[in-house]
Amino acid sequence: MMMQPGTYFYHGHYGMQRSAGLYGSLIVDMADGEKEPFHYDAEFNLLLSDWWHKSVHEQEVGLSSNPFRWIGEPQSLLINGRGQYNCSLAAKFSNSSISQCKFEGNEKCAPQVLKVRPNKTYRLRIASTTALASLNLAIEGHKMVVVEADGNHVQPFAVNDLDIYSGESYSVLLKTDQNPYKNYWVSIGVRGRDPKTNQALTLLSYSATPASKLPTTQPPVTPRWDDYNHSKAFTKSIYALMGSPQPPKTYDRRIILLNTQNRLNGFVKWAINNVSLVLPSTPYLGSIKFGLNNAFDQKTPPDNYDSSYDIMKPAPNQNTTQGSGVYSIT
Ligand SMILES: [Cu+2]
Repeated sequence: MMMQPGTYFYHGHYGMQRSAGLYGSLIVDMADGEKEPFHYDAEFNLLLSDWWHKSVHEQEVGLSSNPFRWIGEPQSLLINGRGQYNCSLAAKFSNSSISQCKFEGNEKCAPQVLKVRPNKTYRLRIASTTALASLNLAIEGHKMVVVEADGNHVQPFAVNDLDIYSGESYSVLLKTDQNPYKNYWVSIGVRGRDPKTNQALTLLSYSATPASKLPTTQPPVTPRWDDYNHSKAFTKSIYALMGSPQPPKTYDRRIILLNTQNRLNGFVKWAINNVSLVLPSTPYLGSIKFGLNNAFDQKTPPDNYDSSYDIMKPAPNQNTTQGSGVYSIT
């Protein structure tokens, strides 16, 4: 497997493992003697996620029941596994009657504060392992320069806020060039669906200022959840760094994947090219490594979806087939 330097994360993929919190950062450093194409003095690593108070068992039972029961929106957004529930560091700026979080900044459960020195450049590595939420991150009073996306160097571009979907990772550079006698909000909010979950908040705290000194200003407001022009503008700003290797111009095989929500015997199932996955009892990687040919379907799933299927007019509740085959591209 090719593993280029950059910001990644790992997560369990069996059942609800990821939702249950089985994930962590995976950072690949540059090889000795090699340098990143940008400079920074220090770095922070933010792994973002979402969190429900009901157990993953309860979620799983609901998802696989007929009728299908959905657990609803997450109770909190997490930054490096820490969140706030029923309280907010910025309670006084919220319209609801939410209470003030009393964190001083150094408690074990308090959000991780980004402690910075003035006039330095910091690299923030940001990845999202959410089960549901698409996120947007902003830092009060500071622009961010995006330099890495999913382990690839990009042409640097400046943003006020950053959209991040589940599975993505970015690095941004941040200059600590603001008034060092203040602290600044770092806010993370939900995008792409009407948010029912409070923003996750932490602080960018300059060394001369204690973390307990909360900003007197409102945290950055997350762009409206349905402001898709904002999402498109961000996506369209991302270009590979000049000089990056070109992708191949031709292909030997083309696989087109259509992901749909279907039914199977009245149960709600998701399918790719009309095949809903049934996990084999023997894990795939072990089966493949040891050449077991009866552990999962040996027939490859379809390389395309039915040409009569109109993605602009999806068939309502179309039934799916099921299977455990894999796309083998060796
Ligand atoms: Cu995954």
